[in-house]
Amino acid sequence: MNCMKPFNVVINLKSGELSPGKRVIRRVSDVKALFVDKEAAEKLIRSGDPLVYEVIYADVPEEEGHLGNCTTIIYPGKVGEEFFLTKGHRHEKLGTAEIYFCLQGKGKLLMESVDGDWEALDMFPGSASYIPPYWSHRTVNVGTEPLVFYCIFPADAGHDYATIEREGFPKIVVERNGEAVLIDNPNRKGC
Ligand code: M6P
Ligand code: ZN
Repeated sequence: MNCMKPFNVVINLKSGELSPGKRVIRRVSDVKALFVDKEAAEKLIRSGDPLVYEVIYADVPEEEGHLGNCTTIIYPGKVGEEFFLTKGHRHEKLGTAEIYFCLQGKGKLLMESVDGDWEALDMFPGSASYIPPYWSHRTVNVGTEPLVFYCIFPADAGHDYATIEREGFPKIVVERNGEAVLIDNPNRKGC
C-alpha cells in the first residue's frame, strides 16, 4: 500500500511560483517549430533566446490515483505576429481530463478533440477551464503581462507531444490591429 503523507505546496498567486516544485523551462529555441514565422523565431534566438514559459510541478508520483498539479507561467511576447504559447499536448491516456485555473493575465486555451472539433476558451483571473477527455490543449498568452495558471490532472495521464508536433493545431492566435484573433493555421496538416 502507498502510505505517502499529505503535504502542502505554496503557490504565489501573482507570480505562479510553486514551492517546493520541479521546474521545466522552454525558450524560443525549444518551441520554434510551432511558429509559422521561422525567420522571426531565428532572430529571437540569436538575440538571446528569450524564455517563453515555465512549468513548476508539485512532486507527485505519476501513478494512477494521484493528481498531478502544477503552475504554468507564459511570458508576454510574440514570434512574428503569433503570441507566445505552450507546446501543447494530448494525454497518452486519452480518456483523462484536466482543469486550468487562471490566476493572472489574459489567455486563450485552444483545444481540439480527437473527432476534429476545435474550441477556444478565454482565460482570465478566476476562470476555471475544464478540458474534457479526448481533447488536446495548448495555451496562448494574448496579454501584455505573464499568463499564470494552475492545473490539475490525473498523474498518470502522460503527455503526447508527437501528434500536435506532426499535425499542428487548426488555429493560430495572432495580433491584428492590437487585437488577438484566431486564424486558420496555414501549416495545418491533414489527420
Ligand atoms: C499545463 C499542464 C501541464 C503542461 C503545461 C505546459 O500546466 O497541462 O501538464 O506540461 O501546461 O504545456 P505543455 O506540456 O504542452 O508544454
Ligand atoms: Zn494536459
